[in-house]
Amino acid sequence: MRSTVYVIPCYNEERRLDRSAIEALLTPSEMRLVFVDDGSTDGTRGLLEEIREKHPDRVEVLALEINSGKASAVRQGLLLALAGEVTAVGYADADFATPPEELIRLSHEIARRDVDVLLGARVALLGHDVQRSPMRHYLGRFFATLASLILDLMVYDTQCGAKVMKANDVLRQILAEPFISRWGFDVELIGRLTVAGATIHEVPLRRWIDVEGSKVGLRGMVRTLFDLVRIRRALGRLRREARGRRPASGKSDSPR
Ligand SMILES: Nc1nc2c(ncn2[C@@H]2O[C@H](COP(=O)(O)OP(=O)(O)O)[C@@H](O)[C@H]2O)c(=O)[nH]1
Ligand SMILES: [Mg+2]
Repeated sequence: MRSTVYVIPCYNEERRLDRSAIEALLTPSEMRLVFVDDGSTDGTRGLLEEIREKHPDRVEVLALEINSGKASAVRQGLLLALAGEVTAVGYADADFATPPEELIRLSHEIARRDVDVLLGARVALLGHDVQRSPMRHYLGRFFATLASLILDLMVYDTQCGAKVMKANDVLRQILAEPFISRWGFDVELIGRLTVAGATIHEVPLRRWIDVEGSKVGLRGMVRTLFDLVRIRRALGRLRREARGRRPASGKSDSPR
């Protein structure tokens, strides 16, 4: 049976976690959740355990004792998800800025399309409901442009919290190594996927609403820019290794 596991990293999310959004996300029978409690110091852990008790067959909680950052929390959650029987895995932020119905749509789309990866893209099209402050929008455009140059792939939105990938051994391999970046890990993940030859599509989200309480401040954003430099170096190494392993280039659908 088809199943999608979404990993939801949670760091002190007691107040933002919305029970009704979680129930909505679990409505289709193929949906499963792995919550990663990233060393929270509030009541997040207790709340997650309650949710797990309510859905013991469909919800897992990975409790990390020490806070290690979103990159590590997502990677460990994805590896746990990939250890079970699953057709697709993804991740999304605990604030449900990408609402449950859009996460469900991404899960259906990855099953329907002949691609390895779908990235949610926050594009404010007429008729869509994408609400983002102008400041965050323009910072995001600047970041996405830099990231595209580093990736050698014109990605519109690397930082959207919602992504879904077909579950396979290539993905398991890609996730075996910890990410070198704490906040720029989405870029690092996309980079690893492209080097491995994965086909990636972006899906414009019909609804995305910036939720208050983001813990990524200006300092985090500046650090992410420094992360990009390190990611560029790491990807250069990966590309050289990949070229050494196979004579032809990968089958990514992006222009090179
Ligand atoms: N800030 C922060 N978020 C974490 C950490 N570990 C996991 N997360 C989760 O990563 C997601 C980040 O989302 P959010 O704070 O809304 O940031 P945004 O991307 O600026 O909207 C949330 O689900 C957090 O709970 C951590 O160490 N720090
Ligand atoms: Mg948010």
